[in-house]
Amino acid sequence: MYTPSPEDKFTFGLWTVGWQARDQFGDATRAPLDPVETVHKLAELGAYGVTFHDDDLLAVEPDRDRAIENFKKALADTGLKVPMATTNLFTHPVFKDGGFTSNNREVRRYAIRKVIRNLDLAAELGAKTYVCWGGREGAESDAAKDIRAALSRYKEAMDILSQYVIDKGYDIRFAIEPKPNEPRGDILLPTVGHALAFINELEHPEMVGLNPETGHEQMAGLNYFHAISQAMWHGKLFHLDLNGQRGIKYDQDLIFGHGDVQNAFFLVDLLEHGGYEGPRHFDYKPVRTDDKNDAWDSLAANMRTYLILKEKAKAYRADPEVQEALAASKVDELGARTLGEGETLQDLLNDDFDLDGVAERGYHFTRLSQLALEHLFGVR
Ligand code: ASC
Ligand code: MN
Ligand code: MN
Ligand code: MN
Repeated sequence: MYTPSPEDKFTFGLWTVGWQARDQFGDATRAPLDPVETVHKLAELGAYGVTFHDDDLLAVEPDRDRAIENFKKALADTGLKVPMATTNLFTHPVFKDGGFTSNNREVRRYAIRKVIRNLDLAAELGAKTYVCWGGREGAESDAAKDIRAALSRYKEAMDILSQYVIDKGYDIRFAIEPKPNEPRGDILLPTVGHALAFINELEHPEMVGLNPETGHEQMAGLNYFHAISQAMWHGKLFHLDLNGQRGIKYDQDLIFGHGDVQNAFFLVDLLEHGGYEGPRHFDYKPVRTDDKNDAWDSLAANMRTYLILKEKAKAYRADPEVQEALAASKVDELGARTLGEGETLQDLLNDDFDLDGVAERGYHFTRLSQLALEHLFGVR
């Protein structure tokens, strides 16, 4: 019942299960994974596709051409798709002050070259989305960076890349992934809202949308369900990174649902009933205490959790008591225009109502929230 199949459109980055668990304080606890093995494992587990940073392909085969050849063969053997690709502009020490927004112009030019090289491969593999996570675009000191100039250089890079895609005729759109901090003390475009405003300043705003990650919004104390809702409202939910996070702390990249499970429940309900048709992409990291087999289990856990929540959301919506509670809480009434069709402002100005009576009436959200929780607990 909770067994994934390609129709569920589950996708994973090579860097997720492939993370060797090197952290700030300790060395790797797992050996590198061959992308070929990961692709086969993903197909076996029922995933739809795989995504990658340029450098992920080189995990065990340093020769780029041979690594690409091996990867392509694994895709052909399994039927796995590549809906998205991205660039690693954060690991190499040359990016210590950023890629597109490094103070050093030579680094900025190299970053654009590195993206373009992988964009060509992404297009060849059929990717429709190209993610830009600017993890190193930021600073620790306010003395170190002219933020306004940095935003101009960020825009310049996005404009150059958009024009490149147009000139090449690629069917690719960009998706910016916000994050508030880590690895930089403060990262540019820290939240979905900041990124949305930035996109409006670009030469080709229609080609650039968002790739919001669960934990990244939650690290800023924000609500991922709200963030995804607003991204959808703007027509900017081009892609998404699902995972788990427990509160405002370092980026945990936990398995989806292993953080705020109530928020995950409403998120799945939103994606399933709100018309999102893109990949359900997981960007998580197997915990450092996992061995290789545990890490394979963690791939399955993300998909299984999503499918369980999908089932729960469906049951919640179908429950007559929930439907009645939704109506009592006037959830649908928010969809009605405040000034009705054919009404004039004067009609509204002429209106009268029982001010004290309406003020007194409750919205019964407690009952509704408890019903949702009980569905989630599996006791209804
Ligand atoms: C990405 C992306 C992230 C980071 C991180 C790297 O491309 O979406 O959140 O890189 O996963 O460890
Ligand atoms: Mn993360
Ligand atoms: Mn991510
Ligand atoms: Mn991540």
